[in-house]
Amino acid sequence: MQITTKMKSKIQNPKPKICLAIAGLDPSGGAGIIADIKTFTAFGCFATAAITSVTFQNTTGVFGTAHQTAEILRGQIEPIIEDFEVSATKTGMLPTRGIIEETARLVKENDLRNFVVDPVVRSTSDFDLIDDEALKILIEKLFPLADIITPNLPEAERITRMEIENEKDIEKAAKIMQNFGAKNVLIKGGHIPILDSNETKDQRPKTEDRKARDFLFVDDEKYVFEAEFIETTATHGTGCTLASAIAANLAVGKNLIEAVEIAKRFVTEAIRTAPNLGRGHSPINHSILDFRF
Ligand code: PXL
Repeated sequence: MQITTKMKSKIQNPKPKICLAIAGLDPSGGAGIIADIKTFTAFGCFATAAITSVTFQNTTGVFGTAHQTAEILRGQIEPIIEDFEVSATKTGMLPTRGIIEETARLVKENDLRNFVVDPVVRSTSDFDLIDDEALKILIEKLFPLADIITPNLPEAERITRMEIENEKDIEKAAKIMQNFGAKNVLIKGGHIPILDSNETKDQRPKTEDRKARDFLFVDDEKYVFEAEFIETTATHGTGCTLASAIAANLAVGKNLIEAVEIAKRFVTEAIRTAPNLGRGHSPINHSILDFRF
């Protein structure tokens, strides 16, 4: 059979941009570095990855972890950055103080740019992926280095130690995180419906009126990204996917606002077309072809 130009891959690129994920391994493929790799690939980037923790899990829950050491992390990353020009780096699960401090050193020593920090705290199935001491170090050491941090609402609440109910609270939480040193903060509102003003929980909109709204703070500017809220349990790995989609888009030269906008559309589509695998929270669909350029 003759191969025509039309049949060639749309993303064929002699020198793709290289992205690096520093994150945990979810061997069941929905979250962590496997989600990152699939997302980098979906945007035409070349994926590299260093494992911070081997987790034992499936769509129903996390059953254990084997955290890696700082030395193992450095051992994985140094050969990659000695050989490749890394255009964007994304962190996910960074479970210990040692791993976080080593990540900060590697980012500084190698001047890693387009650095996206997803402050992973808990799995979709409610398993703690970081302890309080490590979270404190993550805030202190990594927030000031990040081009953007991407907490969801429960993460933002744990980081700021405040309850978030409405848009005013979101603004307050973002300011606190900016005061911790994060330049740009994306708070993802998918988990709970966020109210418009000062309203309280009992005034929350009914499910059918809900929107999945994300709030990006760049200095004093606020940008709101709105998408339809899809009522589904297929949400495993959405946070990892959003952060790596932002990193991939920064790697290919999009600005921060464009990168967030494209990443949000990608995740919404990935949830909408999720394959419904497993007995718990299904992974989402990373094989979407329309977002590459
Ligand atoms: O979505 C948070 C997350 C990040 N990294 C790993 C995970 C999870 C959730 O399960 O397993 C490795």
